[in-house]
Amino acid sequence: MMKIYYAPGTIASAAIMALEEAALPYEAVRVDFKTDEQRKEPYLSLNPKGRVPVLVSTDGTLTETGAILEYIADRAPDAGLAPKDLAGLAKMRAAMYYFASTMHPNHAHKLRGARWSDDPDAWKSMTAKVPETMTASCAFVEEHVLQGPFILGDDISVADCYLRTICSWLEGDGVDVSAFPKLTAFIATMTERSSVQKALNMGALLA
Ligand SMILES: N[C@@H](CCC(=O)N[C@@H](CS)C(=O)NCC(=O)O)C(=O)O
Repeated sequence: MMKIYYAPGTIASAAIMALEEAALPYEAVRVDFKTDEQRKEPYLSLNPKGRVPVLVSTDGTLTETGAILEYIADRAPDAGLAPKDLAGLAKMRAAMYYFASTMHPNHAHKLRGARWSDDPDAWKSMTAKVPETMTASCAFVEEHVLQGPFILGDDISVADCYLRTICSWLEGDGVDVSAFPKLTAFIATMTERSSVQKALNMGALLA
């Protein structure tokens, strides 16, 4: 059975939602961030980057949310979690690359400033910028990514699991989500799904 390593409130909940959407059997293994378990052995041998998620399967150990999500979609082709056509697939990937390279790092500037600077004043200034950068990211997603009701229009894909997790951070990041009607509707639509309910109930996704 596949194992997904996660910590509550993190991007790992996207992988849990995708596994649920795919109806694949898995075991969820909780990593304790309070004791910095992710930065110590034996976890570091599993993922030298010291991050979650990690997916362990018969194909080996996989990191990076976007790669894990596509792997899950490919393991359950009948679940239809990734488009079959090249243009749709490219769009799904473009959304996920944006989340990984821009929107998630924008959010990480709130609490993880030590990744980029040793200066506590710089951490404060990075934290202060988060409402602005996350709001700008939401505006981009609203106008250019989310076709509605899902990212690719009528069909759900694993990129929606990615976005749903990021949406759980928005209030805490100081974003006025009500300013984005498509995003607000997307959150409601996704939250009704059993995959999201499962992630909420097990405490992987924070409400
Ligand atoms: N690019 C990675 C980023 C993963 C990542 O940064 N995860 C965070 C949680 S959202 C983490 O594990 N942080 C632990 C730490 O910084 O010590 C991915 O998308 O999987």
